[in-house]
Amino acid sequence: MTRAALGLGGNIGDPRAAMSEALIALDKGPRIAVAAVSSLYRTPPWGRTNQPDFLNAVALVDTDLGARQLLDLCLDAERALKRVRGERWGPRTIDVDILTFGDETIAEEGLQVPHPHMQGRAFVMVPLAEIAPAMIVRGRPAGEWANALDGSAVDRLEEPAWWQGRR
Ligand code: A4P
Ligand code: MG
Repeated sequence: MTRAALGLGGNIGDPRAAMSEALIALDKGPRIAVAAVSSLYRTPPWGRTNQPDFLNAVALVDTDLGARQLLDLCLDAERALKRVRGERWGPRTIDVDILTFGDETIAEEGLQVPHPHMQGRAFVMVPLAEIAPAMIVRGRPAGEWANALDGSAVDRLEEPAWWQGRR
């Protein structure tokens, strides 16, 4: 069994609903179970800033899938949720990234783990630190990375509805 951390983010349509839908899709997958889910966070857009605020969250999953198979499952969940009428070529409703996969380092075509630059992003590290502060990311606990970042614009909201009902 491998414990992996997944990052979820979305900023169009109904990202709240998309978060729960993505978690449901992942949890339904073969040989995978969601073990923990952070609160939702409202976060200012990083990178291209002229777009709406994002909702972000991090989930921990336990799986005996390989990292590639887990990536396929993440991409399947994304694809299912991208079917929003009128937005066929528009921005994504949800992004599901593999942040960490056990303590593995993977540098392949189409799969970089730990996710590049994750340790510099408050919208990733603050939710990760909420549920896994001791997880080592590039040699340092997630909680320490999070504390070193400016998290002032990262607003903690409620837990995703699906997870509230599960624990
Ligand atoms: N890929 C490689 N490594 C991975 C991995 N560890 N996990 C490949 C998932 N995918 C990985 O992904 C394109 C391809 O990356 C995948 O098919 C896979 O083979 P993508 O998510 O469609 O690409 P992208 O999101 O356009 O690019 P990138 O560089 O991943 O963008 P980011 O870094 O994810 O940025 N601001 C806030 N506040 N919150 C956000 O969530 N997200 C972005 C997207 C920008 N600003 C944001 C947020
Ligand atoms: Mg991405």
